Amino acid sequence: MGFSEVKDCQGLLYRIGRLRHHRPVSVQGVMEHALQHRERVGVQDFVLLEDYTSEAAFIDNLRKRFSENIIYTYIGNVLISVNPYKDLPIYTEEKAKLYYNKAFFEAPPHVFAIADNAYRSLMFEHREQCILISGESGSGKTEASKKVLEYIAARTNHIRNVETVKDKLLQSNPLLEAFGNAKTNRNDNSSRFGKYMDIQFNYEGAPEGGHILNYLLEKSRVVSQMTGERNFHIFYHLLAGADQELMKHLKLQGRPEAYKYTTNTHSTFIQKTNDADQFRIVQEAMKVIEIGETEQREMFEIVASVLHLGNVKFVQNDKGYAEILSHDSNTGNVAELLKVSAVKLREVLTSRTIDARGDVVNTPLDLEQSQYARDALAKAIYDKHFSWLVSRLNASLAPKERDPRASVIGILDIYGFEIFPKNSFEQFCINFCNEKLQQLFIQLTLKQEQEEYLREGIAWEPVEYFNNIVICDLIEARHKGIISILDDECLRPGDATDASFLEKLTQHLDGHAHYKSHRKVDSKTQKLMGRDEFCLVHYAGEVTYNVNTFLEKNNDLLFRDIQVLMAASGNNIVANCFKDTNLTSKKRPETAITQFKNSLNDLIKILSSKEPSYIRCIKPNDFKTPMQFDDKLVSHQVKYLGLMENLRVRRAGFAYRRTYEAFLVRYKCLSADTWPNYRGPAREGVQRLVEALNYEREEYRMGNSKIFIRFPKTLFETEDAFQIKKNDIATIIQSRWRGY
Ligand code: AOV
Ligand code: MG
Repeated sequence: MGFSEVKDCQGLLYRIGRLRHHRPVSVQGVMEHALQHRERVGVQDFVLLEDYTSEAAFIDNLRKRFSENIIYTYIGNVLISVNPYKDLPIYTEEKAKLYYNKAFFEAPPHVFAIADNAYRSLMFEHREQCILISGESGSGKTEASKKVLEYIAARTNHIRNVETVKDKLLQSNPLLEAFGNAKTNRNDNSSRFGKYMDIQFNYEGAPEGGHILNYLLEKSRVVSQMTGERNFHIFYHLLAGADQELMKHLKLQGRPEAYKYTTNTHSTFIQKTNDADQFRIVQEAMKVIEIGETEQREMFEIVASVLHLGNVKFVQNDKGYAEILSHDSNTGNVAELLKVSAVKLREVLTSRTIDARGDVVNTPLDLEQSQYARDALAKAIYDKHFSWLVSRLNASLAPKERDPRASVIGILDIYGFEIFPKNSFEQFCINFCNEKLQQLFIQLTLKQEQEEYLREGIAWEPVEYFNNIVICDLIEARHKGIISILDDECLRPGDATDASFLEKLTQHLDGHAHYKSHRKVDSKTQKLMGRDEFCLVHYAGEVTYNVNTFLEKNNDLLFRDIQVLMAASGNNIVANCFKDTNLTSKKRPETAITQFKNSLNDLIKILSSKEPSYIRCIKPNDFKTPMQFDDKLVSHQVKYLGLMENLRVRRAGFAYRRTYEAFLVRYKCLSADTWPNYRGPAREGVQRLVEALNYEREEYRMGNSKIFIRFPKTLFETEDAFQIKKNDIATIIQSRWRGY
């Protein structure tokens, strides 16, 4: 349908009336059709909303489209996507072809258009690209990222290339999802890690490799989950899908109920998901990635050992220390699978050696410490194994010979902003990450606009917007930012606790516009905030964090004896994972949040060096169900994604711009001054054209290399006129052809 849905018919009539005065009836038809269509399915670009400042109109437009199964809408070149929670026939090869080499306005809004645009900018303008996908849990980020990858694979089919690279890129998804995704209350397939993937292209434009960076796996999930949620998929896949021989080798029974880590919440099934089938998909993916049988076996040994570890029980002996019962088979199983000494394993789970100025002393652990040690080991093995898997994928995805002219498109699929009834260290990290990305969004969109205006010699029109840098600073400032205060507490010898951390926060940050302590909240909020909580006013809304376990999670301690034992494992992957831990250094390793902060800052550097495209995903309801559009829920997301502000910025300046050459090539047939025989410079041709089309002075500006069009409407009318003209020409050619 493309265009007719967005045109203003008066303008169109005026514009094409000049060209088609001989056929007014059909123009009338076009007009009526456009009106009806717009009434039914809304506008395909929010910049065309009459009242672009009204959130109600914005949501109304989204709802109209959603109920017609149209899930995509633009704000300029930002794509808004609403999760349909059902399969739509919009991702077929045929549909994909609609987007090959097409500009945004030439086909209905689609994730494929974003992918094609990025691909063309990379190939023809040689600018490295990144596609940033954001939105809350369950809004469709991961699905969108997969569609981008699938589109690029299909789009490059005609180019001679190594098919296996594409297969590997595509198959990296099911593998990562099996190990890094889980059922949560918000999403049956929730990514519990952040992912940035570079697709590398050779000079011909064919994918030749890829590289993945992973961020902060939610490893606490290995040992406990919220009610109604599951552990990582792979545990259930393995238990349901492994054949007898493998089960026997792994000493597993076939039910998740047999293991503590997979039955914490008694939620072991996901509707419409067959874990056994998924296991076969995982095995297939491993083959494509060229993970050999030995490696596969070692990976499953690790997964199984975590399950056995979870079942290790401790009892208190008469001295008050922890002991493992002599007939316990779980430690034996773990030891056998990880090829470490069973005696040593029991030892490191119930005692630790402390090096006190050269004197090595062995101290027994109490029950709580032993349980902590066991869980810490399970989390560490799983987490390190996940990172190992990513590097293993990278080894497999690395191009055989790196083309020096190669370039990349990066895709970022990261956890969205989270506000839960209870928010902990994980939400703090995730929300910090979202603040950084929002900051990047502001910088890049405004910077990009400003730079282009400057380059093109067009006056910049300043736009008011909220800059969230104050919140980023509040969190990460070197001196007395929240992270530095947390790290200070973690590194402080003596009596630091979560409570003392909170005390310090309040001491230093009270009075900050974006920080609220339980002491200084208004009477209404006070009731909601406990004495162990603080609240941050994020750009996306207020979040109250509970400080319990902040220090423990940030310290992320694994007793040294356990590390030494694991480094000596006969399972190559485990040995590899633990060998890098610096066991001799006396220096403390970086805290979890500092590592995360550093990796985020590296990510921001990578993204800043590229040209960004944005996909903003919206979840229509909380029930994972089709055809339900919850206005309140959507309104909240529209607010926190900053979509209204995004729209305002977009409408403040010139919504569209095109190089003179591109504009002229497309529209020259609309004026006798430029068609069929115009041979002069493109800029002059465009000038003649816009005069012939009666563009008002306010509607456009002529830059150094591009025409800037203020209102999309102007462009749409021109495009409509073009479509009608094209039909006329086609009719003429056809009738001539028939005449021969
Ligand atoms: P997320 O990545 O944004 O959440 P997903 O991409 O996993 O969300 O989407 C959640 C579920 O919604 C998918 O498993 C599909 O069932 C459905 N879905 C999403 N997009 C589409 C689509 N375009 N067409 C059909 N169904 C779709 V999270 O990773 O939890 O932040 O952490
Ligand atoms: Mg996801």
